[in-house]
Amino acid sequence: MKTKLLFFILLLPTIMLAQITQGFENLPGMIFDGSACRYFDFDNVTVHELQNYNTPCGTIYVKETGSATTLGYSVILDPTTTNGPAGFSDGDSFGVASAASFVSGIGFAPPEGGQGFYMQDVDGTILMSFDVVDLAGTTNPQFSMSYILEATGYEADDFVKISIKFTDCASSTLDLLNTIGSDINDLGIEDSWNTLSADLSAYTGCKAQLLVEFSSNSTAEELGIDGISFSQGTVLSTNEFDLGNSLFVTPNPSNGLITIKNSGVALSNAVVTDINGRTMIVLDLQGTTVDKELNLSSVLSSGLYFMTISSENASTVKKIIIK
Ligand SMILES: [Ca+2]
Ligand SMILES: [Ca+2]
Ligand SMILES: [Ca+2]
Ligand SMILES: [Ca+2]
Repeated sequence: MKTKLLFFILLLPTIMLAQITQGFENLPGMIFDGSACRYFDFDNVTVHELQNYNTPCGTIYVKETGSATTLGYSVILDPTTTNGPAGFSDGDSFGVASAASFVSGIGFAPPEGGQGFYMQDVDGTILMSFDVVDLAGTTNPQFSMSYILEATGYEADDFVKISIKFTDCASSTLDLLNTIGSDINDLGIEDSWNTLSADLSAYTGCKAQLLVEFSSNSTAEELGIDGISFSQGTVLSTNEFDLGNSLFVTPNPSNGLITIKNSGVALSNAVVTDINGRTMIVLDLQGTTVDKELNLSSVLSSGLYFMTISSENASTVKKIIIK
């Protein structure tokens, strides 16, 4: 019993000090200009979850797997709401985006790093859900993030709602920004990066989930978010998180001869993209549950690549470097 307690005490400081962030710097951001590198999807009949769609210019990231220190997220569009139904059918720009895209779209670069998450012309309501953070056992946990809205004429049906949903405790929701019932134009929040912060010390018994909702219907109605941070807590495991921990690629860097080290997960495929999101190779892993050797030396030249490895119900992204 004594040993167990000592072990727990020794581990405690490491877990408590983990800062959990999402600054949208982990995946290559889309760069759009005119009609290039935009997100197109002609299936907007029903609610659907966006994945990492291929576009003529590569991959637009609208879903990211988290880790112990990175907040993962996924996005759902409901085009059946008042601002629908065009959804993502009419030339939209949406996803992790470069500073250049922000400057050309909203006019302001992201406040943290070189990328942020950009939403334009959603024509419906977007729900962006982040990984659940367990605040149990934390001391003085704090939250902060930045957002920007393009200055334009918003209508009564347009809204932004950014909230933290609490479970496993007496609290339910903390609204950080909720424009429902107001005209966004009356709030003085457009055309500048604004910070939302919250002292979460009253919620240390809770599990916390950041939710970002955006309803709009015009190319000029744009929302950007960046610099999300929970100062303390533990990201709760998801399928993706478990998969990411079950696999690793070695050696890294390599000369192209690599092994996916696998601890028993049935893998369906691996897709290698370059830093511009171009697909370099798609590998059928045929359900293998053991280590898989790959020779990519003839396909990949020197540089940084992303390998998305998928099982039947989860996927994880590994950075690989070719010398
Ligand atoms: Ca950023
Ligand atoms: Ca649209
Ligand atoms: Ca208005
Ligand atoms: Ca509108």
